[in-house]
Amino acid sequence: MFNIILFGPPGSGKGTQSERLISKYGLKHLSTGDILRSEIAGQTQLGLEAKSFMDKGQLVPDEVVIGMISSALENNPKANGFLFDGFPRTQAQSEALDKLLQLKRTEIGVVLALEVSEEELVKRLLNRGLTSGRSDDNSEEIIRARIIEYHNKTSAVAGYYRQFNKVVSITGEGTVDEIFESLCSEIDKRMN
Ligand code: B4P
Repeated sequence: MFNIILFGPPGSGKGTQSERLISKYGLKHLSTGDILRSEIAGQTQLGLEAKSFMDKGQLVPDEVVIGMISSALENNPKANGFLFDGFPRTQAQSEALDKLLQLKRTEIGVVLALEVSEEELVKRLLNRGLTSGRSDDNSEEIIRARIIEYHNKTSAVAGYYRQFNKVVSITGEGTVDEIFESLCSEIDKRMN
């Protein structure tokens, strides 16, 4: 079982690259952003609560997302490995994930950290907002709030995994194909 965290600020290409990686490596894709948006679409209690945070560019409380990932792991006992996209986003989420994986007698193989400049992130997300219908993509103010939230709470996740030598930085600017090749080359070094 090989488990990957795809890490990076909002708009760094996590969702874009995840789709290609799961198809190449046969991993189960776990995107907390996608799960939360599907809860919002279904107008569940969890979705209503999450929306109030997401619409302001804030992180959803740890206990909510940790619970979601715990259920997703339980519901996929036969997976060859997981690709975590947008999770963990705080140190508490990182510690909780390590414990959940220990229970399954597995661990994170590598944390691939996409690096993209702030101006490029804002440009990409505003551009996505033209067609995505996502309320968190259609105002520069909310996008900048998401980036501040990333610096305040999420960048610590890389520090947490660095102590175990699991983080590899990848340039997240260039074509989608070029970035995909860099990601695959790092995965192949560790999987084989
Ligand atoms: P997410 O759904 O994780 O979304 P994201 O960070 O906005 O996007 P991502 O990084 O996947 O987008 P991509 O670059 O692929 O989070 C949304 C919200 O959910 C958070 O703000 C938070 O409120 C909540 N949430 C989620 N997980 C949480 C957690 N664990 N804890 C607490 N709260 C949580 O795409 C961006 C754009 O760039 C696209 O238009 C794409 O086409 C484009 N793009 C991609 N690669 C490109 C390239 N190489 N060149 C040019 N454009 C590119």
